[in-house]
Amino acid sequence: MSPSQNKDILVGIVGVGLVGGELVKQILSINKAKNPFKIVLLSSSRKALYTSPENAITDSEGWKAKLDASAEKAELSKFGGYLAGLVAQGKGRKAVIVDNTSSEDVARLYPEWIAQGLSVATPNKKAFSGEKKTWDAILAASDSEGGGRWLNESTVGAGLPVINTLKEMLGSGDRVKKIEGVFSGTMSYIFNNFSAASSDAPKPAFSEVVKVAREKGYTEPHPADDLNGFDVARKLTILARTVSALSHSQTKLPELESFLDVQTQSLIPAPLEGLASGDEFVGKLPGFDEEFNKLREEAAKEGQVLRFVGVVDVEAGVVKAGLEKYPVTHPFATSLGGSDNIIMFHTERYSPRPLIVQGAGAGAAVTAMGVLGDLLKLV
Ligand SMILES: NC(=O)c1ccc[n+]([C@@H]2O[C@H](COP(=O)([O-])OP(=O)(O)OC[C@H]3O[C@@H](n4cnc5c(N)ncnc54)[C@H](OP(=O)(O)O)[C@@H]3O)[C@@H](O)[C@H]2O)c1
Ligand SMILES: *[C@@H]1O[C@H](CO)[C@@H](O)[C@H](O)[C@H]1NC(C)=O
Ligand SMILES: *[C@@H]1O[C@H](CO)[C@@H](O)[C@H](O)[C@H]1NC(C)=O
Ligand SMILES: CC(=O)N[C@H]1CO[C@H](CO)[C@@H](O)[C@@H]1O
Repeated sequence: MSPSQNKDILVGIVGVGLVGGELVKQILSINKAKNPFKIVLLSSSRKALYTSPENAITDSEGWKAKLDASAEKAELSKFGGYLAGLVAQGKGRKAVIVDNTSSEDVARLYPEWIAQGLSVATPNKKAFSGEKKTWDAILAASDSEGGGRWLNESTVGAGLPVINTLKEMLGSGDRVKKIEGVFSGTMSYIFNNFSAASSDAPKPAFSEVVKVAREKGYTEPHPADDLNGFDVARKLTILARTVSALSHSQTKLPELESFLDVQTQSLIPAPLEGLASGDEFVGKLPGFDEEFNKLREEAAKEGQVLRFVGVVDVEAGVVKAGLEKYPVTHPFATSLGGSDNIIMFHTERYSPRPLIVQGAGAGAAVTAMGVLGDLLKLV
C-alpha cells in the first residue's frame, strides 16, 4: 500500500441534485495525483449507490445512470455504518458525509454519525439552527473520544467566507460588536428591485416584484416560505451560536432554543397567513401593495431604501430579522445586484469601518465550492 492511500478521505453524498452533482464534478476535477477524496456513497431520496474505495466514483457523468440503476434503496440508517466500516479497514482513513438535502431526518442523524468518527459537511441549516438539544448533541458527539468534525461554512451565504471569517476573528481574540447583512438571496432580489437606490428607477408594486421573482425561480414555489423570514432567522441562529461558542469572553447574546427565538418580522400580510396555495397567495398579494408603497415612500422622503436584513447585535444582546431603512449611499443600497448577499462585521479591530463580505449567496457552483472548501479542511 502506498503511503498516500492512508490519507484517503472517503466521501458519502446524500442528496445529489444540482449542487450535489456539481460537487461530484468539482471533487473529480482535482488533479488525480493530489486528490485525497474518494466518493464511495451517493444517495437520492429513493436510491443509494455504494462502492468500495478501490472502485470509487471517477466518472463525472456516468454516476447518475449507475445510481438510477442501483437496486439499493436509500436507507439513511445504513450510511453511517457503511462508511465507519470502510474507515476501520484502512489505517489513517477518514470519512465525511455531505448532506445536500433540506431534510430534518438527515439532520437528526448527525450526532450518531459524528460519534461514529465520521465528519459531516453540509449546506443544510436545519440541524445547526433547530432545537438547541440537537445542536448540543452534535457538540457533545464531536467532543467525545474519536468523534468526527462538523463543517458548516456553506449554511450562511453559500460559498461566501462568512463562518470561517467569523471563526478566525473570534479565535484570534477580536471582539464582535455586531453582524448585520442581507442574508436571503430572495429578499435581496425583491428589495433591490422594489426599493432601488436611484430615484430614477421604476417603482413597481410589491406584488409585481414578488410575482416576477417567482416566475424567475428566485422564490420558493410558495413565496410565503421566503417572506416569513425563517431562512434569515436560521442563518442568524447559526451566527449567534457561533459567536457565543467561540468568543473569548461571555457575551450578552440570548441562548436561542431554536431559530423561532429570533425576533423575526414576517412580510406575509396577516390575512394571507396560512394560505396553502402559492398561486392563490400571489393572486391576493396586490390587495396589500398600498402598505408596501407607503413604507417605500416614507423611506424615500428620508433619502433611504428598504432592505430585509438580519442583525446579530452582540453588544445589545439582540438577534433580529426584519425590514430596515438604509441611506441611499449605504453599501446595502448601492452595491447589491441580483440576489447577492452582503454581510458586515463590526468588530473591535474592524472599527470604525467594518469588514464586508459580498457576492452571490446561492447557486450550484458557489454552494458546492463552499462544501468542497469545508472538505479540504479535513485533508
Ligand atoms: N441551492 C442553493 O443555492 C443553496 C444555497 C445554500 C444552501 N442551500 C441548502 O442546501 C440544501 C439543499 O437545497 P435544496 O433546497 O435544493 O433541497 P432539495 O430540493 O430538497 O434537494 C434535496 C436533495 O436531497 C435528496 N433527499 C431529500 N430527502 C432525502 C432523504 N431523506 N434521504 C436521502 N436523500 C434525500 C433529494 O432526493 P431526490 O432527488 O430523490 O428527491 C434531493 O436530491 C438545503 O438545506 C438548502 O437550504 C442551498
Ligand atoms: C426590476 O425588475 C424589472 C423586471 O425584471 C426590471 O425591468 C427593472 O429594471 C428592475 N429594476 C431594478 C431597479 O432593478
Ligand atoms: C460552525 O462550525 C464551527 C466549527 O467549524 C463551530 O465552532 C461553530 O460552533 C459552528 N456553528 C454552528 C451553529 O454549528
Ligand atoms: C446545496 C445543494 O447541494 N443543493 C442541491 C441538492 O440537490 C437538489 C436536487 O436534488 C438541488 O436542486 C440542490 O441545488
